[in-house]
Amino acid sequence: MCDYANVYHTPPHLQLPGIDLSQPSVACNDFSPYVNAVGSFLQNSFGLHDMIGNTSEWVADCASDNYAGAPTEGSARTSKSCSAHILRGGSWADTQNRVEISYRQLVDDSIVRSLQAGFRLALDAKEKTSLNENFARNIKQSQEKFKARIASSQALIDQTLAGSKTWNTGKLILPPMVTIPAGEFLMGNDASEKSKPIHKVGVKAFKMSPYETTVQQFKQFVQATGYIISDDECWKWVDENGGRFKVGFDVEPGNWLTPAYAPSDFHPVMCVSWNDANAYLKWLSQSTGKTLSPAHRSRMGIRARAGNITKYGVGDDEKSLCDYGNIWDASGMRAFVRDHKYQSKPMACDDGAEYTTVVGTYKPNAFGLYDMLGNVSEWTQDCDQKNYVGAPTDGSAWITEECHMRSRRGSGYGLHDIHISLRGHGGQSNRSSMGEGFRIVEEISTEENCTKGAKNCKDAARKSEFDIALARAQKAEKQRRKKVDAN
Ligand SMILES: [Ca+2]
Ligand SMILES: [Ca+2]
Repeated sequence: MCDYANVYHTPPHLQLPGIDLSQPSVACNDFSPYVNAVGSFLQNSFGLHDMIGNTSEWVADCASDNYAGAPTEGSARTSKSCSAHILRGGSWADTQNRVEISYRQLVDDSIVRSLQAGFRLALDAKEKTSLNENFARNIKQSQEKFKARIASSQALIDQTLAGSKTWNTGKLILPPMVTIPAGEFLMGNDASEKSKPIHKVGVKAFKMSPYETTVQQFKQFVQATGYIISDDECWKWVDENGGRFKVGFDVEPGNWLTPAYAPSDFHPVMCVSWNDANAYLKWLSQSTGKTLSPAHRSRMGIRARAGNITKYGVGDDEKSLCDYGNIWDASGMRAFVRDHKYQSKPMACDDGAEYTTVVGTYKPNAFGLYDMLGNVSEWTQDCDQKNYVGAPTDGSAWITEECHMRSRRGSGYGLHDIHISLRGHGGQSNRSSMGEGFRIVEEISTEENCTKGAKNCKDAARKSEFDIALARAQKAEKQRRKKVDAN
């Protein structure tokens, strides 16, 4: 489908008004988040481009419930009392059910304009004409640019994943790891449909980074492999009701290294898609011989709760949240009012951080894991699901055939909904600076498997170059917050 049509694939445009997200998007990536230069995709056997996707197209025919009484000689179906017409072909924003070849959308004539609707000329064969030369040339240039962009982004991803280059392993940044012993825990809650039902999950021992993945770690990957973020675009907050779709955020030029999204080497890396995170972890696994991945949803759950069944995993008291994480607090609110003219009630405390902050600067949970709530929410391996009915109970990732979105866990610095069981989601290729990052999980062998209290659960001391530099950055950030407090 994505070779022939610009349709609604796993989208960066997650929350456009009017898109029915209960309908699945198309399971391929056409590399076009919005409308595209006409003719950028393959033609059909008549030489016609974009017959499906890009814009859906007005036709001359009057809307009718079915084909009973339709003309059979190829003329348009018209009627004097016609008050609605037909759109054919589906658009860049149409979900799977609307891009089938026979789908017709009946639209009342009083609805005059739509950002999904366009049209195409049809000429009687005896009225010969030729396209304006400039117009044809412009179209061709746009098509070539677009094809080059797809080819280069795909080639870079392939090159990286082929593992053609690896870093000098002596200098590889591997964050410290915390061993989480095997155990059982309850997952989900009754507060929302998406988190039901509460179910028991058994998880074997694994290791997890106590920190979110930092800018410096991702930088090393990019330097070693030449991995380039293909589209160089990233979602960001804008003024309330601002942006092209009046939803308070928009996609703009920028990437994981843009200073506003990556203020220091030790801030969590953002503007990385699920695909980018996995490319990085594949490279790091190849370079270290370890099995590394983003967390599974259930592993995020167990380490997030750390045996604590309260609302936030660190207690039920809203005020104490600012001790444990960089959340939507008074500092965040002040920054949003200043930068985005945006007002919304924050949590009743002040964590001292406006946007993201250096990883590991708040209290850890009982497992010694930092930023479980807040700073950035974190990609998991699992596909997004409507609820927990049928979820695996053995701690494995929940991967289904129709995997249009990946799940994220934990809230970010600017997300208003905070709950330990909260799950967000995003398209696999979606990049955002609105609070999305990831954390590394390492598989451990059966022989190494540890249970609570056993000696082999003990972790190595933290004294690598990375650990020392991070400790320095954390200290500086804590002092900065103290100074702000004193003033
Ligand atoms: Ca904050
Ligand atoms: Ca986090």
